[in-house]
Amino acid sequence: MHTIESFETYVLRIPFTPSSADYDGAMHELMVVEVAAAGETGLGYCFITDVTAGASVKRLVDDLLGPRLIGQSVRDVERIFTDNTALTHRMGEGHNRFAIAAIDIALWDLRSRIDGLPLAKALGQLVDSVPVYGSGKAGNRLSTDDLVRLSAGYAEEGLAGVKIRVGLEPTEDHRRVAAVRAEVGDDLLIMCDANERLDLPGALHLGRRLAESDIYWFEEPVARHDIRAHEILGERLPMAITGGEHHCAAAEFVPYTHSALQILQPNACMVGGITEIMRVARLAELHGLGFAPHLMTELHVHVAAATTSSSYLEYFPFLEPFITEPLKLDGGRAVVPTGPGHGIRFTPDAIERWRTH
Ligand code: SMN
Ligand code: MG
Repeated sequence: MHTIESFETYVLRIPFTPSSADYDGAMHELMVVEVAAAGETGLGYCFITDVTAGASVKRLVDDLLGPRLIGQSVRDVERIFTDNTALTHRMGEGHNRFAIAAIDIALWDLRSRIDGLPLAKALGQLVDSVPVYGSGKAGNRLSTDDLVRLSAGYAEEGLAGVKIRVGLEPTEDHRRVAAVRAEVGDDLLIMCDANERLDLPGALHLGRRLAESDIYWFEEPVARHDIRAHEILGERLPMAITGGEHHCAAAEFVPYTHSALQILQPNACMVGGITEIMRVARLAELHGLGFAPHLMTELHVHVAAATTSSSYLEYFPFLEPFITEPLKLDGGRAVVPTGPGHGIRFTPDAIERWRTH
């Protein structure tokens, strides 16, 4: 039995791709956990958007959850996840889920490395590559010309689609999207993401206009808790209604599986790691829904390869400048890595330059 010997944590505060940022100086934090056993290290991280909460999540791991790992078996990944959620359940989700996620991802990485398996194989890999859509180069603040040019770039690279942010200028958005459609032709899928910015009448109005550009999905059109509004949108609009990037547990997806969402978009960091995101994948499978995990392409490629519900993986490689091995694309598809674990390692330069805690 391999037992966990030690753990280490650090926070990287990284700048964010300018073309997708909604404001100047956008940054994100990664709270990284490294767990050691049997001469191997498993790496996990959680991704914290826009706010400097990495240090408080780190503290939760350093003081509470990390020390409890020592001496446990690397085989007990699911048991540790269950213990951690039980231990923290009176604190709500939020910070806890980020800490639990980083640990869970590190343990899945560690266990699959010890077994000499890629993470996808450890999860029950079904395919060697998954189709992707381009995201991160279609922000609200881009000029229409730049938006059209960058979207056409995705089409030239052979990606299945492009996701365009909408909702900041709802009276203009349909014109920007129509300009992209006119340039890229009929084959490229266009997804639109409103980041919960609209109310129901606004979403219906914009959705009808976007439908003229043959939109594949309308993501987070309204506040995520408003299940009924999602259902009404699904009944009245032709495109798929998608969401879930802010859901904090698999159970939160359950009420949305009946008719509110047609494609589930969990983020492993938000829901609690690989153990929990696989539950969302199974939920999608059982309800005949699509599964398109949010961001974290390098990690989610393993998950997407291990579920029949996978639709399109979000290709938003913002980690690329900070990691040793970028994800490879081939013919517009993400190639599932074949090395042990998930394969994500931060470069020594990135750690030195961007570490804050
Ligand atoms: C998104 C959210 C947070 C950071 C980057 C992008 C967006 C998406 O909602 O779905 O890509
Ligand atoms: Mg989104």
